[in-house]
Amino acid sequence: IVGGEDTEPGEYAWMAALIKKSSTPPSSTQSPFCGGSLISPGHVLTAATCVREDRQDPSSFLVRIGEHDFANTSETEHRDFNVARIHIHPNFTERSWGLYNDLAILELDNPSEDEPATVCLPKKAGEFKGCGAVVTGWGVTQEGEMTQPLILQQVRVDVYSQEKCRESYQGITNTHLCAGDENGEKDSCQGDTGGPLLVGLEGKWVQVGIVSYGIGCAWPGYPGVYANVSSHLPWIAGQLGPYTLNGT
Ligand code: 4AZ
Repeated sequence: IVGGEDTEPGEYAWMAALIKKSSTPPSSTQSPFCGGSLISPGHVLTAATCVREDRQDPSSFLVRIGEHDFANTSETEHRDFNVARIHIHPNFTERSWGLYNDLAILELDNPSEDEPATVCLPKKAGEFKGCGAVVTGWGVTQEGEMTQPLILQQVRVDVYSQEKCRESYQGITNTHLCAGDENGEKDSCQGDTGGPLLVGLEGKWVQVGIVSYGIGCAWPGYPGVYANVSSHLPWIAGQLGPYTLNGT
């Protein structure tokens, strides 16, 4: 996240961190390679690019829910889950100019029986143009930086119209959503991919986008491109099995 600030503990309790399982000692802090969001007690929404088969198998990483500060090892708030199955959107495609249907759902192994905080998704396809939005993640705070922040970051961005989005990027469809900052100071960045873009609706946070791609981070005229959640609701709902979506 570029141009953002620290979140408060528990402010975005549905936030997921995807962490590689590795041989590094447990004492060393592991930065997440991607973000995600808990949409049911047993399902995490993320980007397909985070978990595409050629890069990830379900046993190679874990999903941490409710983390705030990776430096705080005594923290008891977070929970780690293994992934039972990865469901990549069947129409996920990568082109030289961008990504299409860049979303995936992770089915958690042994989901908790209690009621964890899940994020709301839009009830139906909606127009969020002009809405103030927030994007959260542990991605780098400056483009090209090597180390990621330890505390979950948030930043305010504006949702752009599709017309304005097309002025910056080729091949934008209604399954994309652009959000950024006119001054080129605020954006999502490397490591934030898969995390949620949230809009406040009727006093609740509703996830309208998934961090997907963009040219640089916080470049003036190049907003972040997000997978548009509201255009994928039927597919998402179809992956949840016995669970139902937490609607608005
Ligand atoms: C990246 O490099 C990346 N501002 C992620 C998100 C965005 C740009 C780049 C969107 O992974």
